[in-house]
Amino acid sequence: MNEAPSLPAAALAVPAGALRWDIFCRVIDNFGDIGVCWRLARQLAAAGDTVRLVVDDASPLAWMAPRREETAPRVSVWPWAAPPADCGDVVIEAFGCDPPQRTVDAMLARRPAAPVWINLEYLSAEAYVERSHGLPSPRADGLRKWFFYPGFTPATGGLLREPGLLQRRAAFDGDAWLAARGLARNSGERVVSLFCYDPAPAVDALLATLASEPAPTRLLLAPGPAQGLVRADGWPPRLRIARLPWLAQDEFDHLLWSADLNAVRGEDSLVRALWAGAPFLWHVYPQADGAHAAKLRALLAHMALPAGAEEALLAWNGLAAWPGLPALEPWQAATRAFRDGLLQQEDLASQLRRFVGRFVTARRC
Ligand code: TRH
Repeated sequence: MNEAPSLPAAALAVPAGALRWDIFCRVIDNFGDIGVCWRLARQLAAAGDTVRLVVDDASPLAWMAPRREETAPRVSVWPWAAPPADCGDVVIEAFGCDPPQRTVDAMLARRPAAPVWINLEYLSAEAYVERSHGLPSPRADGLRKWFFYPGFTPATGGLLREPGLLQRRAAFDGDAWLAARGLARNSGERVVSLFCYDPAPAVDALLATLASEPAPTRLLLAPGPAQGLVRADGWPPRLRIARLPWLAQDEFDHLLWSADLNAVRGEDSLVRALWAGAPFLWHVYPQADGAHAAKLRALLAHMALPAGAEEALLAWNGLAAWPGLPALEPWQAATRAFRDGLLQQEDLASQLRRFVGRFVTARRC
């Protein structure tokens, strides 16, 4: 497992620590929007840059990023209704959220050296991502936005991955982490984490499998739908269930690193499950037009999973019948092979910095 290093500082048009970023985020529902924005903000700031995160609902940060003033002092959080009057070197609009007019006016006032305006898009493995990544979108007012698409191939903007993440993951003692939280693994027990939407098409089938197989299971339920969908009692002793509180983002990673199988959802936890390297079920954010099916199939096409695992992922999203729980070992091997390929890709924050570096050198205000 060789991790591609971030670009060496000498190769960067703009060295880490030199940029001021404004990130705009509107929480549509759930936590993926703020989760991605917080991770990006934190990583840019950890490299020495200054980040202002403007968000319409900062309340999830209370559990996602406790003590954020200490752990990420270069990130300041601003209310959407009162964004900064000026703007930095880069304006990131997360997921097409349309920055407030005050910010657009501040960008206009900076012409011809307006900030680099980036629309950070949703993650997908579909082919349109490669076609659309890096394209400009000129606006009637003379400003220009750039589309930046995260993705799974070198022709995309890559995935969020902090420096040294895989080394920290490799050195991590999952059993000690579980024990410290009162969730100690019994001998021979497999640990399964569950974070999903409601409805979760195959959750009853998974539970029935876990309850009937001879192998004992410790099932850890994230807050939200998972805890509503799984009844608290009436399970055989070989299926022990615990309900978790909301964990800080780093602790959520630790949960995924500690489990033998992770059920994740949406966007950010999918990426974290990939870095964790354990087999995972992915609940794609469901959309009325069925777009989630194409999104799932596109990822599966990149992954080369063993047949049972591919079926399980389809069933998890209501697109096939539940095949039973596939063997974890080959599933894990395929997941890790995919992960190791992704590690050769430059991470999203480094790619963003390089992208922005093409424009900002002469544009400091
Ligand atoms: O919450 P989500 O379902 O977010 C979704 C998706 O991003 C989807 O693509 C988007 O369109 C929709 O929101 C609006 O799943 P996601 O993306 O995994 O985000 C959850 C975040 O919450 C992630 O950053 C991990 C974090 N988290 C914790 O920090 N602690 C926890 O205990 C849990 C369960 C999650």
